[in-house]
Amino acid sequence: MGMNITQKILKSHLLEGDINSKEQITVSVDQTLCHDLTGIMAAQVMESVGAKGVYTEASVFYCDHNTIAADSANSDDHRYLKTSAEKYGIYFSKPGNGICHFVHCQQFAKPGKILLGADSHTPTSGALGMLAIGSGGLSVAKGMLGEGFKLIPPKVLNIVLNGQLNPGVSAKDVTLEILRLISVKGGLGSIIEFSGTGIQYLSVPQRATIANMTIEMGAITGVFPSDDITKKYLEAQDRVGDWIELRADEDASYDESLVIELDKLEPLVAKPHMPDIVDKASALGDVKAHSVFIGSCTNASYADIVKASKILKGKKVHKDVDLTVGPGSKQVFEQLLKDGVISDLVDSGARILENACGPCIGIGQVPPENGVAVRTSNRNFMGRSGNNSASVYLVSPETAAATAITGFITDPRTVYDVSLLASIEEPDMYKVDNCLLIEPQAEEARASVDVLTGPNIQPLPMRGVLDKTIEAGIVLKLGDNITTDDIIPGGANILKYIANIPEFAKYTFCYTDPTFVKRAEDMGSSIIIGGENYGQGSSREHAALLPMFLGIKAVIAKSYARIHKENLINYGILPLVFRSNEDYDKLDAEDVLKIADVPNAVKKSTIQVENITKGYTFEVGIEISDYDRDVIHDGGALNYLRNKINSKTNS
Ligand code: MIC
Ligand code: SF4
Repeated sequence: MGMNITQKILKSHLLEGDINSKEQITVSVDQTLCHDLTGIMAAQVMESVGAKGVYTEASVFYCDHNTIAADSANSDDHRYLKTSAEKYGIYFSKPGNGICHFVHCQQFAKPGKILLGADSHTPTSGALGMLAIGSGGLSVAKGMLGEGFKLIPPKVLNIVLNGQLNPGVSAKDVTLEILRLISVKGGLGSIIEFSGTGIQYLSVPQRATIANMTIEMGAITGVFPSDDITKKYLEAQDRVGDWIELRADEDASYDESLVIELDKLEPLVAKPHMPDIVDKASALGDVKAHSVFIGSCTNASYADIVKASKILKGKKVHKDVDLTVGPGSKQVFEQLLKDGVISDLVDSGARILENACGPCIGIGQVPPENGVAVRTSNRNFMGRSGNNSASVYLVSPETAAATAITGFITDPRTVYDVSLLASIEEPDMYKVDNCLLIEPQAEEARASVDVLTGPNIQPLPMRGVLDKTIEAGIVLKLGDNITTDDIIPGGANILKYIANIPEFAKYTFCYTDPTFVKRAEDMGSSIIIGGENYGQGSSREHAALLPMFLGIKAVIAKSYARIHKENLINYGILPLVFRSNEDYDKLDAEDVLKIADVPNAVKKSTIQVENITKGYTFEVGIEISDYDRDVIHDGGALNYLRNKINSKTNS
């Protein structure tokens, strides 16, 4: 039997286990990426375990999320990351070089390799035929330290893209269509592999748009074959030497498949507040937009922005709309400048932002009260724009441009002869200039580097060993699809505390329940109840770390998003699973629950929970690997790593 791409890459990187089993495997990690929100954690872990350097082919710290440095907390973080990169032999991508996933595709992504990234949109590099997986900073630090990455062998979902997109319909519409069909939970436990006659018409940046949002589908990652299109892109980046051909064997099998006819698609829109609430742009009626943003790691390629500029050319931005455009990287920005695209955009009334995440995560361009923001980014969760009353709609660059002109969400085919967009392509040769990418130094030079901190960079809080008994009240009972943005929202004012846990913790669940922090503190120890897909969204490990800091001992949910479950384990919070919906229904906030003999209980897959308040006992599952049981047993991954290092030193 032939192999699919996922099986080929996993097999060639296998360190432990069997990829055909249901048991956890360990694979080696070739590359890692972190950024200014997640890299601090990773660097603190490197420091706390006394690391001398990284064991990967390339590890990169990108400064791309919070780049405005509204106060020194932010610039201290940047300096800490830069000096840590210098200390540990890590590439440092300076602010202005671009969004991590964009620059990673340009500069590092390689077919057949494994990338572990401390960001949930790491799958973007799957556009180049690599397995690019998102995880928390702590897991990525383990990857940098040569510990590999652990995962349950995934199911492989083959999404067959047949035919060719019509002009005015874009890769973003493909990804929104998949979300419409399979939902934000459709990819749970799977890697999505793309194939079909249509992929030959999709450039690497278009493939990147689709791979990028496989995390929104709940998938581990998404991967495209490495073919002539990949080769052309790598030639244009002056690194064709990194190309290898990589395809699924003809007789490869998949766990599931889904066929999408690209020529049947129309411009689509994800409506508030989930990326899978998708409708046709033409069917929306009059949705008045206050702001439009063309950018983010999903849709800020050269061709994306040129298409938007063509639609806007000779017209003006609607008087009630604020249009901002953020190119994905310095490379894209320079090409747009060279080709006069930026001046066309400025002429139309667009404001040009720096090459960074910015509005996507509420860092700038926060919509007004009850405002409507139309964005080419990937998430429209409540509160993510920095304003809990705003509504965010996700669209393609073409739809965004049309909307900026009319002031209402608009199908681009109604305002422009979209056949004129068909010839717009990526450049044959990009300008490769790495002046904002600092290369790692030789090992001898690294020893003398001082890692510079600042008053806002506080030591990582540690937790003790696992409690013998958990007797704790329910502090919060939540529904389905709770996102990490619900747990700890974005926005410049909040994210500036990323390295200061006591301050950052004050914002935990601040939009969902402003009384949460006070109540959690008063309770001392507590438990959170969740529904399906708890912790979907970002890799933000603070969504586990802050609850740990506030005394949360366990979460009991119907199911979990993979990265968040990994993060809960890393921070020693029990990720327990309801065995029945009835058990979920019977619980109320403030019920006091008890788990006896926890160290022994976590060794088994079923745990008894006593509801002391209501006087009954129910069973929950703990579906984790033996390795994860050891980590939980030690009170989290930091304790586990320390114990491991100490026992090595003592033996
Ligand atoms: C996001 O898009 O939510 C982020 C901000 O890039 C996060 C990273 C973080 O929260 O630190 C992600 O996607 O993982
Ligand atoms: Fe940055 Fe937004 Fe992409 Fe996250 S989703 S990496 S915040 S651009």
